[in-house]
Amino acid sequence: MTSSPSELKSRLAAYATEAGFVRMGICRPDAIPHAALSLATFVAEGRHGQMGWMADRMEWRGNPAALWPEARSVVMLAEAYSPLHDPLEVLEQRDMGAISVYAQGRDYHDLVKKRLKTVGRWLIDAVPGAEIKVFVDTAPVMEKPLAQAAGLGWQGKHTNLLGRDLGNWVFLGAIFTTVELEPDAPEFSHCGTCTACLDICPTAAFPAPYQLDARRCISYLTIEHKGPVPEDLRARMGNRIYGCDDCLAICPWNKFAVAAREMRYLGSGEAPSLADLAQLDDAGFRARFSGSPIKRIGRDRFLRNVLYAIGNSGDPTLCSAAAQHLDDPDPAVSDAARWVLARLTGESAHA
Ligand code: B12
Ligand code: SF4
Ligand code: SF4
Repeated sequence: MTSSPSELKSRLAAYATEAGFVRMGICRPDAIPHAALSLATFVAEGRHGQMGWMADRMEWRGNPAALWPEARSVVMLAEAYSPLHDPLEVLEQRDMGAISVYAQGRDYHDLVKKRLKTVGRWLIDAVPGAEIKVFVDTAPVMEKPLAQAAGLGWQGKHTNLLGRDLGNWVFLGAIFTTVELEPDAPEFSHCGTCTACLDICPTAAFPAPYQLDARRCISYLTIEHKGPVPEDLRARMGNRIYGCDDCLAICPWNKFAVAAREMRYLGSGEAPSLADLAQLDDAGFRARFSGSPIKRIGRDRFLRNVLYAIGNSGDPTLCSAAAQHLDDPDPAVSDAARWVLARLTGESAHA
């Protein structure tokens, strides 16, 4: 069926809503000329830490037009995963593990990608000869600046994308296409004088507003960082065992957050006990986190995080849960077990 460019865009938006997305916006592939420099500075200063893949294919990551020269439009989509409870509450329950909201249920990579493909297929059917490529998270594509250029919202001082009618509990996905679609106007920052996200960060991970040093971010430390975490930072991780939500949870724009439509993101809402998690062997870990993004960090890194949380619990009755890992073959795990015993008993423990 042929339709005018604006008709095509509104039919695409209607279909994206039907598929489960809460917002859609469009920009040109060359809409983020500033991003290449920000990325280069981020990497040059080493703020990516051990995420060496961020320094690879920077010419694509910083310039979507180079990634796929035939692309004429980028369709940016947001899917809501807003929590039902305040994610900051669990931080007070120090014998429980705090898992970030995005990782409490099913892995968003699978679900968002599936929806992106559904919307992409609709476009191919609507425009004969159209080609598409879909991206979520893992490709060399800077999704936040693209979403801002497409008018979905702006990158707040916490560096995540938020919107005045959206809040910040959204995943982003991109459809690159050879179809010329009408671009939207870019959004600009509405953070104003607010500094709530910068002030709440437990590890002072923001060297400046709108900039993050991933090496200090608990999300990076618990998910991406291999080996032992520097001791001054472990002590600040509290009971966060996978990801961190503090800067997101405090943002006042979340009073306009859109409810999640995909219930599989929400999980049970119950925080797991640290003592139970410390018992998980490899098979137990895999079984428990099957289908969850947590599975990809593997049992050893997860257990390292659980042990740091036990060390921060202030509860000496948890010492035995740590002591059983003093001889763990993974050096980061055995190091964490020693750290726990030293911290909870006030003595240094030797493996
Ligand atoms: C690498 C990465 C991480 C890293 C680094 C995060 C970061 N802020 O860069 C780590 C592991 C820490 C991380 C953590 C999280 N992540 Co992450 N992550 C990514 C990934 C793969 C790439 C991001 C990237 O390119 N970073 C590089 C830097 C240079 O980019 P940037 O922050 O956009 O930089 C901009 C600003 O800093 C600014 N800037 C830089 N320098 C300067 C200087 C001045 C003067 C100014 C004004 C501006 C400025 O301009 C840059 C370009 O616009 C994206 C997916 C993707 N492919 O885009 C997901 C993504 C950003 N992550 C996501 C999520 C959900 C999270 C967490 C909330 C998960 C959690 N709960 O633990 C946390 C949030 C932590 C935080 N405060 O950012 C979502 C965010 C959705 C949203 N609403 O924005 C994304 C988009 C994945 C997705 N598909 O949904 N993540
Ligand atoms: S996710 Fe947590 S540690 Fe990372 S910047 Fe936000 S508040 Fe700080
Ligand atoms: S907490 Fe305040 S400064 Fe941070 S992103 Fe939200 S509005 Fe912006």
